[in-house]
Amino acid sequence: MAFVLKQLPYAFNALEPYIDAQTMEIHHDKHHAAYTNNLNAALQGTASEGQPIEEILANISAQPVVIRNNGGGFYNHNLFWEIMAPGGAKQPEGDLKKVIDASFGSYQNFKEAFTKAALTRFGSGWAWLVKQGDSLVISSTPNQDNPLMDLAEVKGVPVLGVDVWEHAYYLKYQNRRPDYVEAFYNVVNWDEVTRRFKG
Ligand code: MN3
Repeated sequence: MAFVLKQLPYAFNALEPYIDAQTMEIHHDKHHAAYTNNLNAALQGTASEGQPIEEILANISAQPVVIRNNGGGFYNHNLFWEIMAPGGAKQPEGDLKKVIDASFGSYQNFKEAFTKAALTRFGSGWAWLVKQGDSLVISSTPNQDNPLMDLAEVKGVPVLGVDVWEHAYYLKYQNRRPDYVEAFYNVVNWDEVTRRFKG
């Protein structure tokens, strides 16, 4: 059973002005579609065909790099589209706020550390908010790696991630990754982050 590229849960222009419609369309319809198709092609006829993506990622060190790159790309973008939404809460609330305060001291401290992880990732990759037991930590990974992978430096369940590949921001922000990351906070879907933390 092949992996399927899900539709975006909102319109391409829904995250304007923070993330522009053209970037969203190319990012989903071209980049995410390519990761999905390449993953399916690489898995075809192997023992891992039909395995849940989380299982494949948990044993990624045993896989060829084509599955590491495209399996990560498939999973990471599924998460990325869902942890964004137009018009949501601007900050974590309720139980998630308590965990963020306990883990980082405050939302502001969290934001500074997450931004730093996003801006200091050299080249292409992701910054993550990662569930470890009842607590949260911040990490970043290169390329399409993620914290579910057995070879990740910081392992856990990703509950929030920001894509810092240039394809995620270059049309609107060019070289200004800091402006893109700052804008990203306006479209975080904290309800979905909470759901993933509790899941
Ligand atoms: Mn991307």
